[in-house]
Amino acid sequence: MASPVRVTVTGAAGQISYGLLFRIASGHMLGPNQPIILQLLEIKPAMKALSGVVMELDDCAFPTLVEVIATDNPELAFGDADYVLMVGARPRGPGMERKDLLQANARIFTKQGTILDESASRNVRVLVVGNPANTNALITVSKLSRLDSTQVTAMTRLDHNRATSLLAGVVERPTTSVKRVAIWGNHSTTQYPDIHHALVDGKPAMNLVDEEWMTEEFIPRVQKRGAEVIAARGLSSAASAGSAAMDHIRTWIEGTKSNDWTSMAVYSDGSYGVESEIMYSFPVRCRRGKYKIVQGLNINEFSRERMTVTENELIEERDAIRDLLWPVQMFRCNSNLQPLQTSQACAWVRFLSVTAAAWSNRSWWRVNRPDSWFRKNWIPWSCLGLPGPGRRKRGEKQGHFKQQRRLGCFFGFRWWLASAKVGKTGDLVVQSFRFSNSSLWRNLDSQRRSGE
Ligand code: NAX
Repeated sequence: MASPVRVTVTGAAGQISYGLLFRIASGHMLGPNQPIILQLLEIKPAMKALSGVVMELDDCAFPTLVEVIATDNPELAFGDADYVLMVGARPRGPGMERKDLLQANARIFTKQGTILDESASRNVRVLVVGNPANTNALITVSKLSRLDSTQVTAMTRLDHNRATSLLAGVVERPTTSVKRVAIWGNHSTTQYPDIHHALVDGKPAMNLVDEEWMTEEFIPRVQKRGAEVIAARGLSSAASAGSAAMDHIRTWIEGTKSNDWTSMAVYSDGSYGVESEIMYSFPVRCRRGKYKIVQGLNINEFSRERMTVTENELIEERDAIRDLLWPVQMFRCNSNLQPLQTSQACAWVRFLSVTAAAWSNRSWWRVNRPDSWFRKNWIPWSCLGLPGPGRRKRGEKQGHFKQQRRLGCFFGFRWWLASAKVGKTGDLVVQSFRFSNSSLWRNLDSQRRSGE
């Protein structure tokens, strides 16, 4: 049998977890041959309730469940975790404004994101379920330095499943006949469930349904399905949410079926003109534990309008908690380069290397004629670890000149060393960076404001 994997679930005494834990423990998420260690996190007041859940897990005698750790200590809960399902979140209390709710959750996810980054397994896969899921996931991503942004996703699979089921119902086909439904944007009522690319038994769904049904019934129903469940049950969706969380992780690992995709809220890379630095739900294809945003879909005006509405909501959410996002970070990693990532320390090495290279070349530049292109552009030379051409000025000491060149070479070489890492496949990849000017100054400003 395989060696056990560690699955962390936060908010483990809540109602979603109550359904979810038993199915994870019985092998529904990772298969019947995968032993599991459950690491359950709760807040102190809920620890008693959690002990009851643990008793019930024990009483099931699941063959795949090796151990259960129940704790209110995030370090213990996230320690060496291979999969993390962040379900726990602060619900909206009486008199609480939307901004207060965002801030309260941002504080929870700031702490948990930092600890997760420090203590989880290097290849951890994280799913944020707790609402506001997209923005909570963004906070988590902003705390990563060891892990990469592509390891964190937020759940829109429940909405995806709801849309699939609704479409299957109206065309009177089983859900397995429906493919390529997409959820764009936020897990909220502004989300855009899109069936323009959907297929039913391989045929375009748009040929089988009325456009009026799509705009008047399908879209609002998927958007407001959560409220419909609350109105009927008196409680929010729990079993379906737990089931969707497992679907999300399973698809991420096992991959999407051929000619199909799934929906996940992921760190936006600007695809389809969507703002970057938000967690936006896209149609994605998964393979071997990695996702890729589906590219090249034709977006008509109707879709674009709706995609923008939900994008604007996410930008607003982000702006409401901006002060808690990224600490001062000089360079942001190009997220296309997986599994490479930049640690903050690495970024600082780079920054200091360039500063030092600049300093060491300063006098070299001064003593040479400043009129040639190479001399005016000494930075690329020193960054490449090359001294750059140029002649010593008459009377300049050879030793001094050499020393400057040597220093330039050394720091330039250090720069490349810090930028290059050996990828998993053994190939040397040099990362490319974008200097995140706006967020650097924004964060410096916000830190100055808060007196840090
Ligand atoms: P419950 O209120 O039943 O459970 C939440 C649990 O989280 C509680 O036991 C609470 O003690 C715990 N908790 C609170 N703060 C915590 C912290 N800092 N660390 C660890 N645990 C903490 O809510 P439930 O119905 O289980 O829903 C959980 C979350 O999922 C909610 O935020 C809910 O809005 C969200 N949902 C997200 C969905 C999605 O598709 N993304 C759909 C379902 C659900 O509405």
